[in-house]
Amino acid sequence: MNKSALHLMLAMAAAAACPAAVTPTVKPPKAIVMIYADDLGYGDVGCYGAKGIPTPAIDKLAEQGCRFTDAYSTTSVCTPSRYALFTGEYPWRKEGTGILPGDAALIIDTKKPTLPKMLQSHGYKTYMIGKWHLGLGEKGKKIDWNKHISPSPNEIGFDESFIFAATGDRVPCVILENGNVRNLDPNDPIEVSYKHNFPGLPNGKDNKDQLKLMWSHGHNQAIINGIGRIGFMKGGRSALWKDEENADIITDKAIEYIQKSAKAKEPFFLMFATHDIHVPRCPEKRFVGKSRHGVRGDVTVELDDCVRRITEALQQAGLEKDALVIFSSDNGPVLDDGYRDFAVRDNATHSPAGPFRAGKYSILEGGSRIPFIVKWPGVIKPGTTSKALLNQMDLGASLEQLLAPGKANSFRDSENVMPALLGKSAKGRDYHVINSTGKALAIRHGKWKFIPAGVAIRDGINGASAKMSKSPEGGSLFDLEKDPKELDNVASQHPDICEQMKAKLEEIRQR
Ligand code: NG6
Ligand code: CA
Repeated sequence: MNKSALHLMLAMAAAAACPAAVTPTVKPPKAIVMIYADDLGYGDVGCYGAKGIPTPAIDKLAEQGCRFTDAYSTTSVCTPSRYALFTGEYPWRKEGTGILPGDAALIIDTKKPTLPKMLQSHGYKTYMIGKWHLGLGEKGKKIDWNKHISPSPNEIGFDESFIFAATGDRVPCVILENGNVRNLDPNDPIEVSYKHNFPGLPNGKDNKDQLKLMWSHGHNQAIINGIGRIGFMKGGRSALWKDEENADIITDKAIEYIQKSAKAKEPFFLMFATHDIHVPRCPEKRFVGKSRHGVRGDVTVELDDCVRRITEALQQAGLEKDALVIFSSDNGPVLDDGYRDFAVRDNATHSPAGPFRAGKYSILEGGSRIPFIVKWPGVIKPGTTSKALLNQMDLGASLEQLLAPGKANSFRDSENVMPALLGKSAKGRDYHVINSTGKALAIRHGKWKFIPAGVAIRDGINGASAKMSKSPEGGSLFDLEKDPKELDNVASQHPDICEQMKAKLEEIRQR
């Protein structure tokens, strides 16, 4: 056995012998605010290296808190990452957790333990604002958008919700408040179809003259607000959103909620899931031209403004010192994701995935290595950086240990990494299963990443034109410390490590 294999075995034995991470005793925060961006890459914000996109508010969070360099979203796309964040379970364990259409049924079993339910049980009021994309209503039943829709976030642990059902590029383009479409005129009912258009309505494919933003692939069905969408819809005209207003609308809601909760002296969890910087990228006019990287940079500046307004609201409500703020993204970056918004041209020399390769949809690091910042004044030392290995879904088990030290973990795959989150330990999880889409898995341990033979590898950061290959026979092994771009497959030099990583992945899969 060679030296590195021996090290790996010793590390594995030490991990097995170690008691579960002990959570330092601290007074629980009065506010837990998670700001969850969409498709924001590791390198898209200033404190992770971006030069041409000013993000002073996000950078300030890092200056006042801890910036993690080895944190991952659970997958490299939206729905399964969010599924894992809320359920603490790897999404590849369950069928039907891929990117959902806008008329899908809720995929979280309402009987399951969830992050918001756990927080409720410890006295927190919970509010879900922004992008949902986990389905609504019962399985097998067509959603009637004109009636109260249940189950919704309100049935999986959120006391209140104010959401976009799916994504900005999918119909229906309306906001739902506690299961009801907001601003709906009952005389103009909504109909939605992901199969066919409604008679007399234009589609984006044949009516390009009606589009203010041209599509590049897909996104050529219903036309709403001059933008082609995925799926067809009819009616609900008074309820339709204007994409350019959405960031302000959800931020106003979040601020109102912070003020209300502070006044009522109620501890709360605010899940603030922005639509930025997902397509269609439609910044409010005050952000147009505010970055050096076109519209994709401009919506990142808009995202930063949401962060600024929320952190200022916490401060004004006297909650700053009692607020645990977490900032992250649901998956890595993408340039052309279906609209001709010149994101490729305007990207120029910017590196959306920072030092990593590829982006959204990929098993390579760019797919799921994301910015992750945690701020908690007085508890987390300001301006720190941590290399602890984290998966976003660890928030469930970690917060549970913070609130109820010693309690059995309610979540299947979520691990208590609270000591690392608080900057009290350099160690996060031992293993993290990397997942692109579906059941394509790889595994990370220490500096090593192993992608088993045959797993699809997607390279590039453009939705339609990425290059596809497969992990070769014997698998791919990368030393991420030396080779963050995953260019040098060293599997043949370390067969023992490959075998052990493969066995560990199999063990986790079977767990
Ligand atoms: C893809 C869409 C893409 C985006 C993605 C979901 C096309 C051609 N592509 O199918 O634009 O909507 O789904 O993104 O339609 S996610 O961040 O919600 O996972
Ligand atoms: Ca996403």
